[in-house]
Amino acid sequence: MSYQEAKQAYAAFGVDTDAAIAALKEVPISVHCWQGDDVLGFEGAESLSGGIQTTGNYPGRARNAEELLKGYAYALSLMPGKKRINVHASYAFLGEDKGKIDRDKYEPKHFAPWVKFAKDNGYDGIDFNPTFFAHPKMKDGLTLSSPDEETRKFWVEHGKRCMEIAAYLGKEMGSPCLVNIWIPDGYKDVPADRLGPRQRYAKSLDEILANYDKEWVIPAIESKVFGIGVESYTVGSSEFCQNYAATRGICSLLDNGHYHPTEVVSDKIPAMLTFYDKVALHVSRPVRWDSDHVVIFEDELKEIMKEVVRNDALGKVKIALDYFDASINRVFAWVTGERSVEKALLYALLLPNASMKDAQDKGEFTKLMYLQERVKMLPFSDVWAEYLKECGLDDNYYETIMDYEKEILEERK
Ligand code: RNT
Ligand code: ZN
Repeated sequence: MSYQEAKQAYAAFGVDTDAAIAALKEVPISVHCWQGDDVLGFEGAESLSGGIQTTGNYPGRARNAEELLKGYAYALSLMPGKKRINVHASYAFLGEDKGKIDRDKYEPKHFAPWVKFAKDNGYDGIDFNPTFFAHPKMKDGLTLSSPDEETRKFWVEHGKRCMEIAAYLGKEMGSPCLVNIWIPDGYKDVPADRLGPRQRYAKSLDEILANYDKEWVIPAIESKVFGIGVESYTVGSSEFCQNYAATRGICSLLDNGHYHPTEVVSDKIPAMLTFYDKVALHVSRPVRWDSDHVVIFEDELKEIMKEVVRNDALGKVKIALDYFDASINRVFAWVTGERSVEKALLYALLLPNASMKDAQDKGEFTKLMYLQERVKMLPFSDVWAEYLKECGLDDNYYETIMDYEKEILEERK
């Protein structure tokens, strides 16, 4: 079917495909840098810790900053839409400071190459994350909730430094920087004190957030249900993080891998929008646990994006990606996840949302089911092809990436 025919098919349901494409072009997606090197960063780490894990050893992992930036820029060039980049503190360009300073001394200058990279490539902004994992200063697996004051202070200092770096990144890019705080703190086995660690975490967060640039920094906090090796107790649980964010007026970040398997983030979004002016997402794909599989175009992803679109929340929900797969080509993983989110957004933008809401409000549930089922078979793929075309791309990205892979593998032998 041609795009013109698809346009007619949607128009019969009152849906304007041109408007949907135009709206999608304006939605920024924050693309994580950590898919390219299995979350190892530039500090020399050889393994991950903190309850997160990558699996697989597909060849071609970026082994240094140069390789990471190359793969990242290439992957981003194959993604349609507006892109922000999302950087962890462990991806600092330390230069001569390497081995001399620790995470409590990082400065904006160590991230200047990221600003150059973003500006040179025309990305929409930079988001940032303090790195509270994969580091020798974690004591008994704890950071901001540690009962050891020296340890806790070290990590508070890291958090403060990151708020300054974020202000720099936001200001430089002329677009506020979302800083996401996630800590892996918790216990493998039944703890004797569940309150103390949470009180210390809250105190540490208060210290980090005591003074930050309100114009250029949007702080967020991410909860989790459990991690590998941290199965019995998580300090930053959902209730803890929601209440912390609500009482301190910061943003709450929902990662869809961080809930019990039958809980869904799609339903949480409108619940959050009832009370918050913004919500942040880590779009991931949990398979039985927080496995961070590559995001694909599946039902829950569609439901999530429906909630973003329907509630007029495209400007309120900050969409970021969070997955890391080391078992397939990493550039392909990057691109496929981003394209899946774009597809789900387009799919949601192409629904007759007003008519369906009207049917629900009038109690016309027969009509509602008819519409919900009917629109599933509309020629979505033709509108998607048109969107890609307008972005200067197409769907045949496998061959392109395989050519790149051959070149890269040669280089990394
Ligand atoms: C871990 C969290 C966190 C990390 C990144 C690397 O479970 O999802 O967001 O994945 O910060
Ligand atoms: Zn996450």
